Amino acid sequence: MKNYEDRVAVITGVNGQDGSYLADMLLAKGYTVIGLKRRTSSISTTRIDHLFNHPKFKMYHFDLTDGSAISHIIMTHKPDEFYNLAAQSHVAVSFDIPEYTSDGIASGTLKILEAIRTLSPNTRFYQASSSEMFGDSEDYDEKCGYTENSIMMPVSPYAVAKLHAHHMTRVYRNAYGLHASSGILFNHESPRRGETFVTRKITMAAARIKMGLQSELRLGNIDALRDWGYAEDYVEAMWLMLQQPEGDDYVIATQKTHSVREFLDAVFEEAGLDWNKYVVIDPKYFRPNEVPFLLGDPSKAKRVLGWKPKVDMKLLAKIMYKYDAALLTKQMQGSAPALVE
Ligand code: NAP
Ligand code: F7E
Repeated sequence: MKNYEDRVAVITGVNGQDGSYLADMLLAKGYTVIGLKRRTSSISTTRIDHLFNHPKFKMYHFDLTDGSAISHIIMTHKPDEFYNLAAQSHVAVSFDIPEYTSDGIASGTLKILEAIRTLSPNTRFYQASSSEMFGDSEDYDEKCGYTENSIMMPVSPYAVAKLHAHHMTRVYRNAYGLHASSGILFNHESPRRGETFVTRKITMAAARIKMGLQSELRLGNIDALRDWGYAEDYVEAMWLMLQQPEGDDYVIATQKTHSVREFLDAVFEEAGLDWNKYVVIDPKYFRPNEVPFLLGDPSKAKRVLGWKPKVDMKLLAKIMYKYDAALLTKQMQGSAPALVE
């Protein structure tokens, strides 16, 4: 294997939560990072603004639905590692735009695998699979949770598309010998989390309520249970998968599950507030189908990759709330920092 300084990695979705942390990590190791970002009419690059002057960071436009752009990137750079993190990643939104979600995640992943197979078969591939693929499957141990071999019963267009990409990654690994891995990542959050996901929605609202800028927080199903970890821990697991002799599938999770209510408790306790005074349950935020419970068993990742989570839900809530409270204070003083926590 090459020295890190000689390696080239491509990251699709570099402008997202995970893509930005992964780019930070790989650049710190000495990699050249090719970040792929879709074009948007308004510029919103706060997660990666700090990378633009880095001598080993290059950014190109692409779209998951554009096979020729994907092939061009792979043919030109013949990367050592390719991390496919781009996706329309919001589960509720996937019910509104199912075709777009599926075109990008399912067909887009196939386009990448096919380009790697034909143009750069030594490229190691990482697919961002998701715990959403388990859906409402009852094939889990109550204490340990879902494993890589649990039956998957997806309940949203997002999860069905992810399952397609997950199986396609396995097929290309087995049929063509590609070094292709899927990380079945359970929910992971951070101060860089998108503002419409429930954790960040809650930490931002608590900070705003504390400062008297917001009076209510409208939420959907607060009884849903999730296995929440910290995004920076999880991108390390992605990299570790591509350092193994063979590609494989790995569950990445904390093996602890908490309800949205418990996350509310943790955040509002940090803020010194009682969430019951502010939360309004709004049917608008309920989904046509819901994943009621998620708990992951990361034993294989611990055993094979030597990976383990470092941040539990309470610490995560504290990190995110403190970041949002500080960000808001700076914004009110007219000096908002770049979002690079
Ligand atoms: P994220 O913050 O939503 O980032 C996704 C990125 O994909 C964004 O930068 C987005 O662009 C880009 N994108 C969306 N549609 C695209 C398209 N058609 N072509 C090109 N780029 C496109 O998601 P994340 O939380 O970092 O998650 C990273 C990956 O892991 C995703 O595939 C997600 O589905 C998966 N995943 C996430 C979790 C989690 O809990 N975070 C768990 C399991 C799996 P913009 O920046 O322009 O929006
Ligand atoms: O919802 C409930 C909601 O949108 C978590 C993505 O990264 O992780 C994420 O998907 C739970 C659900 O994440 C609101 O119904 C209540 O039960 O933060 P979320 P998600 O759907 O679990 C998986 C692993 C991924 O792969 C996805 O890409 O919270 N909930 N009230 C709410 N959710 C939102 N968004 N907004 C609410 O107001």
